[in-house]
Amino acid sequence: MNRTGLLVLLLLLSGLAAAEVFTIGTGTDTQSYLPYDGSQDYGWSKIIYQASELSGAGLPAGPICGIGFHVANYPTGNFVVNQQVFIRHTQVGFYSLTDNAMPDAAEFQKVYEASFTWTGAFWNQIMFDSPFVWDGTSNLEIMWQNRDGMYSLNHPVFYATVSNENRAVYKHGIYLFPDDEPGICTATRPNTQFITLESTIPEPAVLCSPANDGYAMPELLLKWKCGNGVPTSYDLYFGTSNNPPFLVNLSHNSYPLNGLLPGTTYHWKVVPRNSNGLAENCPVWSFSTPATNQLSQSFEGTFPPPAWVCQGGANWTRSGLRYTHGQASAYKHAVNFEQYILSTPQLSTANGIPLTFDVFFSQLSSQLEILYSDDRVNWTILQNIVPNEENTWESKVVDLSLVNGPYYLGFRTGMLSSDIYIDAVIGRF
Ligand SMILES: [Ca+2]
Repeated sequence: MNRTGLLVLLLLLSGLAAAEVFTIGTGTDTQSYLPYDGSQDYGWSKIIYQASELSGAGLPAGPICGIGFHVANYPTGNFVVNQQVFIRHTQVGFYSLTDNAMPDAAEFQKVYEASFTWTGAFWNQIMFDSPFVWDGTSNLEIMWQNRDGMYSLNHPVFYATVSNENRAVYKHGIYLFPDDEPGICTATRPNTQFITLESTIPEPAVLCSPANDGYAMPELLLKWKCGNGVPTSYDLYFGTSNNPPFLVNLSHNSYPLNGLLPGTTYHWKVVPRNSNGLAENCPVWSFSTPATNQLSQSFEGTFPPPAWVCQGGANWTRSGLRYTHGQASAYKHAVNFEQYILSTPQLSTANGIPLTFDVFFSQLSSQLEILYSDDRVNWTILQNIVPNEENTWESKVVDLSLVNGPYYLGFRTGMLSSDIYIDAVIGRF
């Protein structure tokens, strides 16, 4: 056994290897070039974390088994191949303007080489193939190499903190990996988690989408985020039984589904796992697909869709910028002096089916009113929808049991300035 392996074993045996995450940086600036730039085909970056910062965050000497970066947006071009991460000890505390070359990877320990799926908006954790053992006194340098070879317009954006000296260098490449090209020094550094070895099982995952007990399109992304603890992978259970069977083990926290049956209820469960075992008491979630004659609108074709109506001046439009299903959504910039209504076709009397839809607000202080009316003239507010987070898609479920039809449902922008997108609207017959 080598020294690293022995130290890991000793720490495990001594019970000192508590499961913990240590965070460097609390800034709310955002940038898209560190640790990697998904808008470019290739790139490299190097980042220094000073020993005093690491100790200040509480990181103990010993094995580091992963790192995390805080994604600020909802990237859809999020699957990248051939990502490589390297770490070494260094005595250098910052980068001088001439220290802008890509280091020799042979001087580092390679801790990760795999594809990765970025999701948001939350911390994305990359668990190392083998731990890096920090000596507790040296600074750390992390080098990231993006050898994906593809770019995306819908790439991740990362929260970052600006310091008073250059602690990062980055360089992107088009068509070729930029081995020999000097990078750009910056005092901006992505907020970063350092994850130490886990000695306990992880806690259950947290549901992101689709909304539990709601409706979802027959092509969708199951999405969750990690609860407490440090899972290294997730067992996904999925099926029509309320005790769904095992489907697949995943190293990331989303899974695409296609071709689901109409008018069917599906159940799913995520069980985070690590070397200590499986998370316990993981809940079973469910969603239903719309029946073929049920209101089901993804805003992919002409706008407004047949039998939908826009009311107001400059009104709701179709947008290809953001979406959760297909490649478009309905969009309106809400303003503080006028309101705009997008209304559904006429819906039937109550039949126990809620309204389910995805919504994206660019501002935390904004709202979307859900209305109903039997004539599209006199509207009654059913519910005010507000974001839990800005700049991210959220699935919402609105109870319609108190509404007697036939009637129309309306989406009305609130009197607060914000970009609002809605997609995957599913309602009654
Ligand atoms: Ca859509």
